[in-house]
Amino acid sequence: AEPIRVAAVDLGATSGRVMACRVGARTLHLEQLHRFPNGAVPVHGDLYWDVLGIHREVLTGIREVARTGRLHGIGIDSWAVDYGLLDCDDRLLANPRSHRDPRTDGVPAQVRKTVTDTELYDVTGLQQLPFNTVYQLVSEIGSPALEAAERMLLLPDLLSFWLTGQAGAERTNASTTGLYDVRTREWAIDLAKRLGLPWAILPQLRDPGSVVGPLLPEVGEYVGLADVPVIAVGSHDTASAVVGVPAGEESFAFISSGTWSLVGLELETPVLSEEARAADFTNEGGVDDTIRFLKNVMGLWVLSESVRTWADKRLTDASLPALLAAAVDAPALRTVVDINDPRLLTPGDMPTRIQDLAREAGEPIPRTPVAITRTILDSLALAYRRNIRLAASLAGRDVDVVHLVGGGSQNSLLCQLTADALGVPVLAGPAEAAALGNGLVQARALGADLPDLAAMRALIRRTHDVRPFLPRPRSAPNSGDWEAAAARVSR
Ligand code: ADP
Ligand code: LRH
Repeated sequence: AEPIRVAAVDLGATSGRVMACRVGARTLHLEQLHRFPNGAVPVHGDLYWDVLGIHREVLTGIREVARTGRLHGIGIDSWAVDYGLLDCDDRLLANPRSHRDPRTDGVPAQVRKTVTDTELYDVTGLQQLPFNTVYQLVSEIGSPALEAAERMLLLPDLLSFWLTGQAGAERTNASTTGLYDVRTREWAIDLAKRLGLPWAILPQLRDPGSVVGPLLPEVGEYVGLADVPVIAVGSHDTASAVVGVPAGEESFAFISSGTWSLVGLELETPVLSEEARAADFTNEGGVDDTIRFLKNVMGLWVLSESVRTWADKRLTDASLPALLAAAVDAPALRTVVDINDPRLLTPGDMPTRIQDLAREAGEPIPRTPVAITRTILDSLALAYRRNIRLAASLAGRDVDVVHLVGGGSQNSLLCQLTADALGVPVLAGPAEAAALGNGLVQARALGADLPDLAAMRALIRRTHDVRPFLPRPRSAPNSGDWEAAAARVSR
């Protein structure tokens, strides 16, 4: 049979890409045809996404995929939680804000007065992140935009709406809002009502793999295509990335390592215990009704924001490749900090914040970009260790191997430190797991013989290399005593 060729649009917080994904019975090929930088835009202390610019880049990418071969489907995934509000004429009421916008400061405490954390967790199963959609919406109560809103669309649904005119809420991403019942898999309308939110703006839910609709004629004309369906994929990028984890039979944990690091396990049912809530673990909905039981770890954002700061200060040799090469030889575990400290969430001078955290914790203060880079990577690996072990114990699972996917899988030092910290093998790659997961779910919807996640993952294993990293003994050069280091950070 002719291979299926789809456009996988994968939008990360630091870059967006449009890939042609070709899926045959024994073949799987990804070709990057368009990539563009992404980032939130600060205006008067607010942080916006340039969503129209993103829409234009998506169109450019789809046009490129269409120009270079046959195209059977289009699917969009992006980072979670952020949304746009539409008025009664389906026009965007305001530019979507970034989840790093400070407008949700103090909102979780305000919500707690109406709905306790335990009640919230029991329904939604979500980690308490200040930027969960529910808190963003509550911060907008009384604003002209929310007053006028007829519909709320999460970003991938908004972009799909602009392509097709069909509105809806794909389930994996809806599960990150804090307004979705993880057990019934429906909107938590009661919760929205109790919080005074206009619950009617929540659109109809749809499953990954369902057809959103054909391209609108004017869009089809622009990209040079007719009759191509947009397909709902796991529109939460992490849902698609976990589909793209090349796991086999083994008991695995995953780390989806990009701007954020999502660290956890794939389960059949949510873990909603008091212990899981207290440990601040999240239960997100995955493709094929799986649950991602995980923790958001601040991730490579801290490093990319540091690199940006050094570039602004015009420090020579502070490019990412140069820093990573030098950090390999830097002393291990000299300084470790809590990489999940909330002060690292917002954009700004990360190196200074890392130094402040070190000072507060009584750790040696890293003085150079290389020392700070090593501190960030050691601290990330420690957070990976802590949270994988926690996830395993909360879910009553063993972990034999850790699959590390996303851009971070290209960071060999981070992969090695993760294996050292955890004492289990790390299998690194693919870097573009989210685009693969996106493309495979589309291919199945279009008739490919991929009955389940196991079949999709088997195809990835057959066609993509993973790089193994084995744990090194504590005495190895530049490894260290992770047990002792773990005791030095509180979380
Ligand atoms: P997102 O999808 O959230 O935008 P990615 O999965 O693209 O993120 O990962 C981006 C991160 O991956 C970068 O911040 C960088 O730290 C890391 N990365 C990407 N390419 C490389 C590389 N060649 N070597 C080392 N690290 C890399
Ligand atoms: C990763 C991600 C993560 C969310 C965050 C907002 O890109 O989707 O899963 O928590 O962005």
